[in-house]
Amino acid sequence: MTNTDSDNSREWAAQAYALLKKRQEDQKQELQKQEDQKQELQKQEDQKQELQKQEDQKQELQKQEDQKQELQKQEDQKQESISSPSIENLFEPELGEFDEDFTWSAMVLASQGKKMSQISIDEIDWLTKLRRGLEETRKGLVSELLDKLGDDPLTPESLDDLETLLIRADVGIDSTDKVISSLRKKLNEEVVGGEAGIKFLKEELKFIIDKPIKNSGTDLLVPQKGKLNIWLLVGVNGVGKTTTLGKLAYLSSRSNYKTLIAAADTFRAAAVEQLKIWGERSNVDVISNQSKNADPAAVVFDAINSAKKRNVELLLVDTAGRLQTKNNLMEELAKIKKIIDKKVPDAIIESLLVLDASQGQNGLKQAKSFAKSANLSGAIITKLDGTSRGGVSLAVSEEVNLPIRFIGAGEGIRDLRPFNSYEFVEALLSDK
Ligand SMILES: Nc1nc2c(ncn2[C@@H]2O[C@H](COP(=O)(O)OP(=O)(O)O)[C@@H](O)[C@H]2O)c(=O)[nH]1
Ligand SMILES: [Mg+2]
Repeated sequence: MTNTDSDNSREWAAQAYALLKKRQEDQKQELQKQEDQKQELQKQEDQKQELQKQEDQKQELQKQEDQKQELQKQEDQKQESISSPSIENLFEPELGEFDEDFTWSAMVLASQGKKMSQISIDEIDWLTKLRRGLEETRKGLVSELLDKLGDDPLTPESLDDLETLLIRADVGIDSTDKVISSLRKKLNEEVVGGEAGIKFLKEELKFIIDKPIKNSGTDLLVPQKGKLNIWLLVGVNGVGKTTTLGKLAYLSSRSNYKTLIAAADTFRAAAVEQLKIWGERSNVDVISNQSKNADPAAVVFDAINSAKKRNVELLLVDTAGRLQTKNNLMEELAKIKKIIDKKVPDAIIESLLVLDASQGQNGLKQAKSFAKSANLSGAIITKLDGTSRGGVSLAVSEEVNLPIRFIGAGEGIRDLRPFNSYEFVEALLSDK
């Protein structure tokens, strides 16, 4: 082999090597590319699976949410079946028997400075209801206490009994402590007979209930004439918001305030219907939005527009009260307030917490949690008829510092009255 040949073959070999090398390189790159593509595909596959997983989780959550809503619906339906307002009491009350109830009611009115000619059947009727309503609470308190005391003067032991009775009537630990220590102090100074003891007890309880009312600067909550007053009724499901709103609408229109109702409980399908019945009874229009899951704040928006057009003086706003989504509930209330502040900054707003007296300490818990986040200005105690736990009104005054503005004692349209601490305490502790 000549040099040239060998040179040529070297060159050829080099070229072949280079070629092979390149081919190999290309193949390697091709493989790499395929590998990359495979990985890319794998990645996409993974992402797809991840998305699928998320989708599945979302669907699972949705399913849970649906189940929750279904349960809520069943709960609502259960409540609705007991929520249809009764027709009793639509008519003017008739004067009942001249009995103990009448005598007591008249005495309570007279002791507040009312003249005979000023006393109405309405008032007697209400006081009779209140006294009868608080009978269960009173039985546990006064009757037992009087049984234990007899006519004897109070002793430290009878104070222990009283303490137990007050706690049992859901008066609350703070209020009970206050009352008992005042009584104890008095006992150290003088002999206190049974009757004087009850009188002192009444004064102490009245003082506790009156304190937040005095602090608020308003003894009696009434809408200001010639202005737009907006009263929001808040509270958990079933406490009596809608019923109370119906009674308030009646009271308001009977007192010649231009009144309007906003049906802002858009969660319960039948809530609007329930309100319309109340509206018809008191001749008050109801602003609502029938579409499913309408925004409560939007209903309030519409209602304010209407209220402005019609020179409404009292706009009553019914709100939702589902507990399961408490944060949403508070957000909803905040949103409603924001709309009001924005649209009618000079409106006089009252946020009234509705509490079911029969729920006792549980009601107190609700009051505390609502008071924290809902900026309340007062409380309305309902269902004082037939509960033994009317004492919770005192706990609300003492522990949540909320003025009680109205009390409800029955399902009828007239079974709501402005709160009067004297009448309440007399009904709670009447010994006649
Ligand atoms: N006995 C009695 N029942 C009441 C009173 N207020 C409301 N209710 C009843 O409590 C139930 C729930 O009332 P509702 O107004 O629908 O409560 P909401 O869910 O807070 O709006 C209904 O059956 C009412 O008739 C009351 O003062 N006394
Ligand atoms: Mg309601």
